[in-house]
Amino acid sequence: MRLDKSHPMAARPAEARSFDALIVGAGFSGLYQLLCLRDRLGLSVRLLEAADGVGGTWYWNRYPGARCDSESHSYAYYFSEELLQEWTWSERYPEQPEILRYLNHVTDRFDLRRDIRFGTRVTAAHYDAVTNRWHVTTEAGERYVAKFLITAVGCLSAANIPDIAGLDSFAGTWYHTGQWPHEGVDFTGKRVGMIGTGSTGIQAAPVIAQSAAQLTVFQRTANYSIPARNGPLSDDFKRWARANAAEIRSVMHSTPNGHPFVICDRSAHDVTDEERQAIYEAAWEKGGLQFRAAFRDLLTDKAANDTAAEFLRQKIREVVKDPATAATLANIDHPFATKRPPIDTGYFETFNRDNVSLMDVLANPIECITPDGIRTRDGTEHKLDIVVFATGFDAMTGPLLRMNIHGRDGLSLREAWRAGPRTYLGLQIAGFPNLFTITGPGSPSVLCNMPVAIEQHVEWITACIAHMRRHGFDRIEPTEQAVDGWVEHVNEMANATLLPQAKHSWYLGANVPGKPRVFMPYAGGMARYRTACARIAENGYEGFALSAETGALQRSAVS
Ligand code: N01
Repeated sequence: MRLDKSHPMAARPAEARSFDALIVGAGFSGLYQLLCLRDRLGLSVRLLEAADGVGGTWYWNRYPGARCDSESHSYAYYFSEELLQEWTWSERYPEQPEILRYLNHVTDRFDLRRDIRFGTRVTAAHYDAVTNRWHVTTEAGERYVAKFLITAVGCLSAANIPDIAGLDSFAGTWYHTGQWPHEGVDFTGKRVGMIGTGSTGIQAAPVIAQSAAQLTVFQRTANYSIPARNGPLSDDFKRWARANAAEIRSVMHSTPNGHPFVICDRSAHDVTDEERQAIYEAAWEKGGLQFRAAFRDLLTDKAANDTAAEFLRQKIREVVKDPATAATLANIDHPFATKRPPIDTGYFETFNRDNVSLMDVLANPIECITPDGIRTRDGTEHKLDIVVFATGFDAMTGPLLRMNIHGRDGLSLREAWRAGPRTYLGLQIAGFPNLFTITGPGSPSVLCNMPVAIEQHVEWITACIAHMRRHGFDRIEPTEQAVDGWVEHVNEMANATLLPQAKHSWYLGANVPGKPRVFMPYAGGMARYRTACARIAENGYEGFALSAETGALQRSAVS
C-alpha cells in the first residue's frame, strides 16, 4: 500500500532495520567482506551500495580505454582455489567490462546479491555509545542499525571535478571519467577537450582520438608513462597461472607492492651506463609496472631515480615527432614513480596524429569555460563540443568524509581529520568504535595491487570480529597513543622514500584545493605491513581498547 504524503504514517521516519554488521560499498572489498562475515562468522549482514550493480570502481569508471594496470592473473581474489581455477582472463591487463563480469560472477557464485541493497547511498552514520550501535541513514531516508560498520568505499571513488568558472554556461556536454554514462559517448565528428593526464587521461586519450574530429589535451603536470604491451594471454600462460596459483600468491604476499613480480636486488649504481640502458630497454619492451622493479633503489635514491627518469623522458622525445610537443610532454617535475606511474597503449604516439594537440596549462592556465569551449589565460578560446574531466578523485579521505560520519560524543570524522587522516593501521580511528575502514588512509592500499591489500584487510577484520565474539567483547577502538605511534610510523616510512617529493600528487591530497597536505598511504610496503598487522593481532590486539557492553574497558587484555 502506498501512503498519501499527508497521511500521519507517511511522515514517520522509516523503521530502522537491525543487523550485526553493515558494509558500505559493493566493490572488491565489500563483496569479500560480506562473504566472510555472513558465511564464515554467521553474522547478519547488509551491504549498502549506491550504484545499481556491483563493481565499485569498475561499475563507475567506464571511460574509453578503462583498464587495470595490475596484470590480470594478479588482479583477482586468491581466497578461493575453485574460483581461481574456474575463471579465465583474456588479456594481460583486464579491461573494465571484463573485471565487471568477474565481480558479477563472484557475486552470483557466492550468492551475495540477496544481502546487497542497491541504489542506496549512505548519507550519514553516527555512533550511539549507550547502545554501542551505529545508526546509518540513506539518501532515501532508510535507517539501519548495526554493531559493526565497515566501509568498503574504495580509495578513488569521490570524483574531483575542478571548480572552473563558467562550467554551467557550457553549451556542449561534459563528463567526468569516474561517472561515465553506461551507454557510452559518441565522439564521432566532435571537438573534444580532455583535462588531466593521470592514469585515466593517458588511457582515454588514444581511444578518444580515434573517433573525435579533434582532441585537445589540457596538461597541467607532465607525466611519465610506460607502454602496457597489452595483448591476449596465450593458453600456455593461462595454464601456467592456474597451475602456479599458490606460488603467485606467495610472491604477491612477499613483495612491497603486492604484484606478482620481485623487485630486483641490484642498485642502479651497481651497473655500467651501458648495462643500465640495456636493462631499461628490456623493461620498456616488456612493458607495465615491472619497469619500477628494474633496480631496488629507484624510489629511495634520487640519483638512481634520475637514471630512470631520463631514460623515460628520452623515450618521449623519440616517440613524439613535434619537438615542442615532446618538450612539453617531457617537462616532468617529479621523480619517476613518485606519482602513480601510468601505463598506456599508444599515449605518446597519439600526439603524432593530425587531430590531436597538447595545451600546456601550467604555462597558460585554464581561465574559464565559456558556452563554446575552454578559454586559457592568453585569451585563446578552444572551441569544443565535449569536455572530458580526467581530473581524478578526492582520494582516500574523500569517500569517507562524504559519508558524514560521527563517532563517540558526536565527534565528526571531518573534525577528527581536520589536519589530515589519523588512523591505526588504516583500519580504525580513535573515537569511532567498531568502525573498520577497508584500505583506509595509513594502509598500503593504493601503493599496492588492490585485491592483495583488500584480502588482507578483510581477513584481518573478520579475524578481529571473531576474536571479539570468542572473548565476549562488543567494542573495539584504537587508543590515541596507538594512533599517534602509527601516524608517526606512516610519516617515517613515506619520508624514507622519494614519494613526498611529488608536490602535486593525490597521494598528498594536493589535487583538491584546501585539502591538508599529508602523505596518506603506508609506504613501508605490503609485506612489512602484513607482518605488523599479524603481530598486533597475536599480541591480543595491541593498541586497541576492547570492552564488553556491560563491563569495564579492557586494553588489549586477551591474547
Ligand atoms: O587522476 P589523477 P586519474 N586543471 O589525479 C589534472 C587509478 N587509476 O583519474 O597533476 C588542470 O592521477 C591533474 O593535474 P595535476 C590510479 O591509482 C588506475 O588519472 O594535479 N588539470 C592530473 O593530470 C591513478 O593514479 C588506472 O597538476 C587538472 C589529472 O587531472 C588514480 O586512479 C586507470 C585540474 C588527474 O590525474 C587516479 O588517476 C585509471 C585542473 N583544475 C586510474 N585538476 C589503471 O589501473 C586536476 N587536473 C591503469
